[in-house]
Amino acid sequence: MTTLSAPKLIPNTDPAIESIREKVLKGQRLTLEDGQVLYRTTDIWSVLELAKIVRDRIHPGVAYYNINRHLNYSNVCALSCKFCEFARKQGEEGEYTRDLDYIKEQGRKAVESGATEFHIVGGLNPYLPFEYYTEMLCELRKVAPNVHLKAFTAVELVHLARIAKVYKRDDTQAGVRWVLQRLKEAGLGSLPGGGAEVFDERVHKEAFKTKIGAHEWLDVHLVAHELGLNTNCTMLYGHVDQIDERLRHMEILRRSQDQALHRLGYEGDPEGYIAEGIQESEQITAPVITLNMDGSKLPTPAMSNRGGYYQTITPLPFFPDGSALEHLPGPAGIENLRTIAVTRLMLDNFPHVKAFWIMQTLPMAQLMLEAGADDIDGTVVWYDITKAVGEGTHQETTELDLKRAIGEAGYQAIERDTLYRRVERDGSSWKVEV
Ligand code: V47
Repeated sequence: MTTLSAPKLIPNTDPAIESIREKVLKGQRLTLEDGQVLYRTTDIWSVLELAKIVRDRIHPGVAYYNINRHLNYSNVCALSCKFCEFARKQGEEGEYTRDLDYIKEQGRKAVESGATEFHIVGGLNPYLPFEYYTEMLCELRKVAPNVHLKAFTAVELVHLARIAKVYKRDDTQAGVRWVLQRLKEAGLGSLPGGGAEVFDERVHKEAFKTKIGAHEWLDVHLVAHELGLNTNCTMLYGHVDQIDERLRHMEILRRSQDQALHRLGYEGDPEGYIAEGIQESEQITAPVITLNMDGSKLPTPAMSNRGGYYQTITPLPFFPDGSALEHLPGPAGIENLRTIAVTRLMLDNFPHVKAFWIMQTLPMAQLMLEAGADDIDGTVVWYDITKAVGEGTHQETTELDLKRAIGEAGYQAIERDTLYRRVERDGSSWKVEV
């Protein structure tokens, strides 16, 4: 009779993690070298565990979702980014531009379904006038007055400055300020985080050469923050980017958040770690502000009435299908899990890390709640940018599924509005806690 010998246990702990653990426990800012260790270590469980410590410290026992609708108003785009499967040229099969009747209809459906948010983005359509955008927001305001309008990425806003003829190459901020003021008057509530991709000149040249670069993207968000608008940000990873480029992207974003929080009166540590040699972050003069140790130091919902900072970072895994980079594999499960965790650990001054279930899948987004994420986005309904669920663009989940996923992960599911205020709901009618 053969007996099975017990499997030999190979300890998988990496001593290099220990100094990072100490920093995390003390709430200190991690360096880019720490980020490299977190990305390269085989001790993945320690990485996830550390991210969970930070996530639980900031959001003990809870995770967020919302009832929202994504609205892609046009896929006609002047750009040809290699990673994009969404964009079409005018006249090409599958191109569309939604008219105001369609948009109003979407507004009515949002009210019927009790949505609290519209997430509105599209291509850089050279055929639409500036008024299309202000009218879109005004009409939505009329039919859906309580639904928050989170609309237009930094890339679209620079395009809008161009079509409104207020864009100045040497002063992006001036033109964008003009545009954002008009859009705010029309009902704009906040900015989504798209279009950031990876802030790196090599990646920019290789994958999205004609799109705005880091400098302009950051200018747009800075102006939005100055105007009191909250914004989000993203990192589209797993295509031609490398680990060090992702980490530099995170450093630039956390410096940009240092700047936003400093403007809002947060005190920081002038001696805190600032990575050297990163052009965009060198231009930011603000002390290091971490939110790691004291939950009360977070920008609270009450502060959202006085907004002007990044609420959420959403790492977006690259989907190769249908893009000009289709030959690349795209990132898989462990890579996605690790990226969420590293993002939580590096971006110590971001209140929220989102595992966008549409791109991560709901089961993975659920696991990510244990690895640094505290938000899984919402009911979505239609999503045209990538098609992960089934064949089409109808990608909807129910509130029940979102709540079940969060509850099963051991967290209390909190319905939030766009500004992370708790929503009190009775069917399709709702109000936010103030
Ligand atoms: O800007 C485009 C990315 C973004 C692909 O702010 C792709 O709360 C993967 O920004 N594979 C749009 N990604 C989505 C976005 C977003 C999503 C959810 C929440 C929020 C938020 C923002 O999608 C684009 C681009 O970076 N993208 N093509 C692709 N093939």
